[in-house]
Amino acid sequence: MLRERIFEKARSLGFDAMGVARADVPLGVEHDRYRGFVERGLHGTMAYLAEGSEVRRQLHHDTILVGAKSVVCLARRYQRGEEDEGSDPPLAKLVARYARGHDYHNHLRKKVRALARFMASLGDDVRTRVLCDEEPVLERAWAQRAGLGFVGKNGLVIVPGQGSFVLLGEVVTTLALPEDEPMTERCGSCTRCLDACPTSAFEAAFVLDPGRCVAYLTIEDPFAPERGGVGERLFGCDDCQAVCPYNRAPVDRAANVRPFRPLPAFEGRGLADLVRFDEHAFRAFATGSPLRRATRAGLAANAIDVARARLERDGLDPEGAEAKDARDAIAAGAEHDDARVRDRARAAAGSVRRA
Ligand code: B12
Ligand code: SF4
Ligand code: SF4
Repeated sequence: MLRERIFEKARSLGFDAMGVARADVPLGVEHDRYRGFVERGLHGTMAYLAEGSEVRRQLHHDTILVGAKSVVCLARRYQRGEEDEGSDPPLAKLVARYARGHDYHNHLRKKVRALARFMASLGDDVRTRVLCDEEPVLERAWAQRAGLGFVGKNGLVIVPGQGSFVLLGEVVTTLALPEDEPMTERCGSCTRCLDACPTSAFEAAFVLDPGRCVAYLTIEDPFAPERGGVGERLFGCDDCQAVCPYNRAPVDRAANVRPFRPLPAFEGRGLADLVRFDEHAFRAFATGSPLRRATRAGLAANAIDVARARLERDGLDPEGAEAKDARDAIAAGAEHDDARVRDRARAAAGSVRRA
């Protein structure tokens, strides 16, 4: 059967789970929730999220794919074994797991594209459209509808047997494939993720206020004024996933997570190095890495925040290498060519002196 051949190909390309939904049936309640999100201004500075609100309701139109019949939803797991992650360089451990290695927008998209090419070869005039993160599509809603997983109280798609440390991609196609049953939510009475969030970013179960999420504060808007709770997190955050019982599934495809191993650029580097980067050094460090998105000044500001939180941490050895690196980062920040970074360093130095 067509579906099985596609599944087999997806697996050979490294995808860990797949599901199919009808692409010619618009979203219902999921789109209402999205509209409510935008109407309440929760998209903040992510203006692109508010644009083309109607476009996000469906897939079978000219922004995505005219004549679309099915959407194949794919998940790629990036969680590595505990021991493997435990041996990451200290600087990489301050970065969310998905972002320690190569930028998935490049390598995952290539795999989704390869699957789309395969699907196009399965019949005459089969058309496809590749989606991966950047298009105006509610990827989690389609994944849930395709039975790939369910949306947990932390807002993330959880694939039973794989967990939520997965990235999503889709192939929309004019092929009519048999669809899967949507998966119903399986959190039960658990609230671990809501309790673990360091910035209290959940308004309620399933409902995130992005402006309070560390991922937003360190990636999208490193100069946002309200930063309480970010702590020692340099880029992104894993806390609402790390505590989730669905992420205890054993990792069985070690070779598959290779692109998510930390880039060599993390090795031997500290916070102060990030603050001292000029444009050339920043490009060398961040090219091909998701960290590029934070910008040079943004990453420097984040590093200063981490330095400040570290120096305020109970039990830190003031004479140790960690403390020295943090003090050097703040001192380097005072000399930065971006005034916003200098301000951040001044505030950090004042706060650490008072502590
Ligand atoms: C913008 C964005 C962000 C923003 C805003 C997040 C947000 N909640 O909107 C910020 C920067 C904060 C962010 C953070 C992260 N992101 Co992000 N992000 C996106 C992006 C580009 C768009 C999301 C969007 O449209 N938001 C608008 C809201 C309204 O839509 P939604 O989040 O899908 O909304 C659902 C829930 O709100 C839910 N819901 C709301 N109320 C209720 C009530 C009930 C009862 C139920 C059941 C559901 C429910 O239903 C909505 C529709 O499904 C997507 C890619 C994409 N194109 O979809 C990636 C994406 C969601 N992000 C992803 C990742 C990995 C992350 C981080 C884990 C990164 C990190 N480690 O730091 C964090 C996780 C934070 C969290 N707990 O959600 C992955 C998620 C994979 C997964 N397993 O689900 C995606 C899918 C990218 C990808 N292609 O893999 N992200
Ligand atoms: S990623 Fe971190 S800050 Fe964002 S909702 Fe999850 S626990 Fe909270
Ligand atoms: S931690 Fe508990 S409530 Fe949160 S997503 Fe996982 S199972 Fe659901």
